[in-house]
Amino acid sequence: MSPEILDSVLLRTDYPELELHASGKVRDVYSLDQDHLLFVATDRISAFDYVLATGIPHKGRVLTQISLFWFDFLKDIVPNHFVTADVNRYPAAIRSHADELRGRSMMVMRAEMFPVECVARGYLSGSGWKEYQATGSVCGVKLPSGLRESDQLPEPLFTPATKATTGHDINISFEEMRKLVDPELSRQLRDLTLRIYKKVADYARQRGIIIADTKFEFGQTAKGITLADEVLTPDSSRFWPADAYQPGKAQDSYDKQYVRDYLEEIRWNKQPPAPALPHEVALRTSEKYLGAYRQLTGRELEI
Ligand code: PZK
Repeated sequence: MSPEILDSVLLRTDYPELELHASGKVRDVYSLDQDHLLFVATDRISAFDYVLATGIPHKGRVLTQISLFWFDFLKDIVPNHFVTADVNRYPAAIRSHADELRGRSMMVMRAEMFPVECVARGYLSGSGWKEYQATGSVCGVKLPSGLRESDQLPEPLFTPATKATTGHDINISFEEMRKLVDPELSRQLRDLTLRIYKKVADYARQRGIIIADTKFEFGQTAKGITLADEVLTPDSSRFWPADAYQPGKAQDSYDKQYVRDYLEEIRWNKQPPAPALPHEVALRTSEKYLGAYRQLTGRELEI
């Protein structure tokens, strides 16, 4: 990898001027003021549940720009937490980090987050496929028998999950969700999730991408129910290239397949520390992310 590209890869953020609000495997959220947060997408990548030692060039900017594209695409259906991605409008205290933040961050409205992940599934994969094999249902919804792994579902499903503090999210039924979130709000979140999924899955399918499933996080703001977090990125969704779709088996990941293949090839035991990636694997993966942005938006990411 050329030195210029390596220099631009961001693995960790450190803004002593700000208080860290939340930190995830690949993104960090800082507190800006009473009403605003700073959402920063790093170039970290996770595979088999661990963050790898190597970053993926442009990944944070690709994911940020994909979220921004969808916020705009969905703005007539649901308000979102986006305020600005113009670093010149960020608080003066963090302007010194403008070059690092440009393109990979956004100022967002602070929201009162709902304690559930709102998942929509159009295809049978991941934990949904596991649950179906074991019980014939997914999140309390009985499905027809004889479905295969990766099959399209008769109708997209709303499959809520609770955020586990450690490890994986736990799938719950809609009835269980109604114990955690007011029933009327639960119904609104379910309807919104399915409306959004149908609109974006239809759009993406016309552009050659199957959105097998995706996870939304909503919160309450002055605008009412508000779409927050990152949206419809390869990290929060399963994107499959439509031209390679073959039900009856697991589908290759649009973005992470080279990474997974490499980690299988070197027979990593999937215990920490996670290995580094060869430059070639990181670069090819970077190309996949840039390709996902191009294919979804029809635009080229300015790099
Ligand atoms: C918020 N997360 C998830 C965890 C991340 C993100 N607009 C908001 N208001 C209040 N809280 C959040 C948001 C948003 N988005 C989202 N945690 C808090 C999360 C770890 C890292 F980047």
